[in-house]
Amino acid sequence: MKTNVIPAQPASAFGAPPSGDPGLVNAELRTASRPRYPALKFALLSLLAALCFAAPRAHASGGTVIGWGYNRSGQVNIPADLSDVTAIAAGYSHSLALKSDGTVVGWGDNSWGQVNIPADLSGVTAIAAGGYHSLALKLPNRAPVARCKNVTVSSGADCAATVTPAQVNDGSSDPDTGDAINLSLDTTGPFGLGFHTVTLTATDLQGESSSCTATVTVVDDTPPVLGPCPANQTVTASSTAGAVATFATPGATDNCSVSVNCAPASGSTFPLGTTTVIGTATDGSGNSAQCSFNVNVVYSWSGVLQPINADGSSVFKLGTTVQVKFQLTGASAGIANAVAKLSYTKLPISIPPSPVNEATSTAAATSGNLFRYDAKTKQYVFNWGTKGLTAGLYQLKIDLGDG
Ligand SMILES: [Ca+2]
Ligand SMILES: [Ca+2]
Repeated sequence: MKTNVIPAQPASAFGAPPSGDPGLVNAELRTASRPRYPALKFALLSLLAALCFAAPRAHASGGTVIGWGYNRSGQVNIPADLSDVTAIAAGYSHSLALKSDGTVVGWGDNSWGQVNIPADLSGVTAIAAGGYHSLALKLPNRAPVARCKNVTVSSGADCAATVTPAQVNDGSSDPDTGDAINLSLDTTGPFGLGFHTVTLTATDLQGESSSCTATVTVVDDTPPVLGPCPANQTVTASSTAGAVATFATPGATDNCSVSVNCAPASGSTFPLGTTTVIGTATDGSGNSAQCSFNVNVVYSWSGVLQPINADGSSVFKLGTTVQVKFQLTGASAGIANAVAKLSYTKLPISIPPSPVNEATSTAAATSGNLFRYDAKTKQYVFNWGTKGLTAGLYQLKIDLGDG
């Protein structure tokens, strides 16, 4: 007879029948005066516990626990907040649950400390409950697996960038059930433009760690802010080639570095007519911004001179030669080789408009409808022959080629 396998316990400690039957104590002691069925009953319970509840958990995610039946020690009083359970085990009068995070919860009879879960118990993969004791299986801790990926980040206002462990992490993990990892970087920056190597370290709850390296590429993809460009300007031609125009370079800012140029450049000779100047700000990474403005080069002139009234009130006899004259003035005054063409149209303008006709000179035009320059008077002159025209109102147009 074994009398020391299971020490005698107060009956209330492990779930005697409600009638107050000492139950298990006497059963193990095999006291002859007690019925034998309790011993058989608990022997079966122990077998069931070994067969059914000591197995490692089979589910990847946990559930809840439901209990019923004999409850003298609260062994079926499932804790209200118990969830995420992946395995359970039942002793005589206590219960255990294994959670997916690798921790263990116990309740019910605690007369032998069987539900005093060690405070630092974690990383448990399986549990078992005996009559008055509990077991937990902890496999040897394995180091995390660190996985890195290279990243490209945009530089900020200070032409630098920082990175977080999450940006570099490419699915680092820990192979142990219930274990968790903490990710850290040897440096998070700030990094200037270019390539930088960082080391990502994954550390598990047991302090085991592994590392990997990644390349952080910092780029500047923010274009400069340019402008405003100078206002449009009009300059007077000083030769048939046009005029020199100068203007201020538009200002620009950038998060890194910037240079600005204008094309054509200030100080260039601009041709007659309108030229659009493109201002371009370019940063060190090739991002750019543009603005534009116009430089208009025109001749300074007198307007139409007598005998034609500039207000359009002149009347000439049909068939005569009408002298059309003008003079270049101001900065254009010295220009003797301007190309000026005369054309006319009869008014009022009908729909479709009357055709615009090249004027015909009766004498001394350089060629076709071009004015000639009279060096003596410093005037441009065109002898407009009106023979062949019909009476009416005519509009003359002098084209100096400057828009
Ligand atoms: Ca681990
Ligand atoms: Ca930039």
